[in-house]
Amino acid sequence: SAARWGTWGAGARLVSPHPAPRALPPGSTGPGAAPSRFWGTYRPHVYFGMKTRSPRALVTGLMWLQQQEGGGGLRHTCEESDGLGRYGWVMHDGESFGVQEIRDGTVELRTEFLKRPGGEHGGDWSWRVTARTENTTSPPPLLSLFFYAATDGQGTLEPQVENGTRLAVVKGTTEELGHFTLSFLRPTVPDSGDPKHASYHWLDAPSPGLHRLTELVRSSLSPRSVFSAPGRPRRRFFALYPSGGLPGDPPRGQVLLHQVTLEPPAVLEVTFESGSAAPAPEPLAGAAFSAAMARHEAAFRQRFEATFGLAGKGFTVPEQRFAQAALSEVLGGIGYFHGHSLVQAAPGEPAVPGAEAALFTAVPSRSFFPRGFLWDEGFHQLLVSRWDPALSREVLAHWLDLMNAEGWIPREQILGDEARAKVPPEFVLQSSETANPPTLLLALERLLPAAPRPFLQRLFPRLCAWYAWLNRTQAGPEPLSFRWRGRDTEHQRFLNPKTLASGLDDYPRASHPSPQERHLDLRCWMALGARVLAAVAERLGEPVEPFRAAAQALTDNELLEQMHWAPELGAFADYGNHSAAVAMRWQPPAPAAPGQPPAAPQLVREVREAPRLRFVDALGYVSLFPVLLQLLRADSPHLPAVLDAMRSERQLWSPYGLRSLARDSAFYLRRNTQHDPPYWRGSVWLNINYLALRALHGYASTEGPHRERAAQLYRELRHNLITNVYRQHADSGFLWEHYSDSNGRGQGCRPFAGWTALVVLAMAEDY
Ligand code: 6A9
Repeated sequence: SAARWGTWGAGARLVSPHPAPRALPPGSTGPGAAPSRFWGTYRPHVYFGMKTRSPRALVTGLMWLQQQEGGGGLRHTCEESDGLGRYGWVMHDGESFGVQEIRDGTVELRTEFLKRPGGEHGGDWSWRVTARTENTTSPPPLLSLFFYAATDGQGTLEPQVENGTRLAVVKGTTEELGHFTLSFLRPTVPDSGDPKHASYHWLDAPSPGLHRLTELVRSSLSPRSVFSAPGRPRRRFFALYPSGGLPGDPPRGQVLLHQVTLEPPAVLEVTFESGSAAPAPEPLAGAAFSAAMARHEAAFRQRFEATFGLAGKGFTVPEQRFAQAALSEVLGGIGYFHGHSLVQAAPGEPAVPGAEAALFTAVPSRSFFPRGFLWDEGFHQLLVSRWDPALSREVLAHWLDLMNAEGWIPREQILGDEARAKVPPEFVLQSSETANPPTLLLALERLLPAAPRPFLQRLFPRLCAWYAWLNRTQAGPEPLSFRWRGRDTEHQRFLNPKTLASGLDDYPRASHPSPQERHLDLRCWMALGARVLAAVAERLGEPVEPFRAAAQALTDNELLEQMHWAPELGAFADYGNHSAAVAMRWQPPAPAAPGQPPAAPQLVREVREAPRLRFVDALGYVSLFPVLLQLLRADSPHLPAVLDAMRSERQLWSPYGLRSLARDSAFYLRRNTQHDPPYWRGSVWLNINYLALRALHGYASTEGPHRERAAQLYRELRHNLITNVYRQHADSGFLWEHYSDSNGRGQGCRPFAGWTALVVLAMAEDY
């Protein structure tokens, strides 16, 4: 295998970066060239933390613990199992400040950060954490807050401790930050600013790696301390004691922790001062912090209205706040990741580390999927690009720089230990035959009119390579047909073998994956790809013809009809080796060998009608693609059928948005295996619904026989989507991954700002 993965051949191409010049010029994202984006809340998987955009960054963060018998739950990384009532950024501008609200049982935390530019290393920042509690008991339960700073492979931290217990200051240095001073100010009473009684502990320990910080703290807590405030009963609580570190690996760095234990309410502030910034007249704390925060908030609201105009459209103040929070969760969910993916040429091939890479990206979900996903990102950037086009351009460039020598970009980006710690091992490997929809091009199409020429020039060779890779590796059986590679191969294990590459996972496709398959959604994505590449080439004065010809051929409605219109279904469809009669059935185990325990029964697929080449009878999101990407002409004879399917309550129409699969489909809400609940088989997903709105809006503003109908559908669909996502957020405190088509409730994981935040653009009618 050494020869196989050596310097030559396919193995090397799999793991070596694409040879085109980088989309991000060297140094362009560092503290010198981009100081305002050096520090950020780039650790979306923790409730509150910051780091710099560097490979081995200094990280800072917060943990908290409601003291109770037995310890209570230590909070640090965002976990659904923590059962928080809500948490999320209510304001965040993606760069200079943010305000988050957290509700954990009876405790409410408000976490705010603010940056102050200056010097050569990304400037200063300050935090303010305000803790309150519903006074259910007297005295209120004790709350411990743990503020930490940790290095990861480089840098030094020196504690300055008061009275042997209070970590007041950390003096440190790292490669990119130079010298800095981190100060933990004494807690105060909210509003009055009076001193607040607190108990202090601290810890200086070798770091076992950032992914094991929670474990380190947990193992260092012991119920040996006693809280004794004047006039209060004495209470035992858990506090930090040196634990000798965690057994195992050699240390990766150092961690310093400051534990403050008190009875809420309280305000706690932290200041980070960069050694290279000119000394400020006063620290960014107390009244100075409040005043700066008020200015940022006012500017944010103004910019939000200037960008999305929701007040102007008559949305109420709570509705505007909801939309601000949705945008803020996407911006506050932007992370900076560094490391390598684990890749393989194809399933069954050996796993090898991909090239070291950095990724600056938003994430679908801070709790469940706090990492980059290729097609999700295109949807995120549709929103972000409206707020901050320069930020979006940087994200796009990072993604394109992940490309390997073949032109492949892995679908899911699990870079570094912190990211990997969140992923079950069976999901880690990325296979280089697997594509994902090129939605980054949707975002690029929007950015195009105002995009600086040098940016496009740097992107262009990579865009061409990506498009060529898709064309080459996902080609279908006939010219101008396409087929997602990497479908599940063990047919008998699934009701319908999944197609993760498409992004629509368990959406039903041909029952028997085969090289004869033609996938409608992919063909439409390729048409979009050709169109965007043609537009970029034209802007740059590069040869346009090949892209334009491809775009024309892939948009040609007669060709589309020949390949994907199923007259017997009255719909556009996939084509392949398909049986319309399959079901899961328990198979009794084979008789056990003498002396062996009996095997368990197995759920296997029964094929009740032999598969044959035909159109696939699954009406749903895939059937809509020629309309979703606006390839179908406004005067197409097939447009009414597609609009009918959308509006039919037996099929795709629900009071909460368009469902992913028709209610009268055989696969509607069916499990794929015993352990695999329905996913894209009925529920309402915001990304596709956004494309539907955008398309209906387009058909409604184009001359054609169905213009009025499209306009009517547009209005109703928009109303349904906004009303439901808003209501669910008000009821549950979260945006969700998808929504039930029968009662509108949020489903899947939460919080899922990701593409669900496209509701903001729907409110703004910004397509
Ligand atoms: C599972 C479990 C802690 C599935 O939003 C990201 C993707 C979408 O791109 C895709 O279209 N989601 C959608 O069908 C989530 C995928 C999560 C896979 C990894 C690991 C983690 O448990």
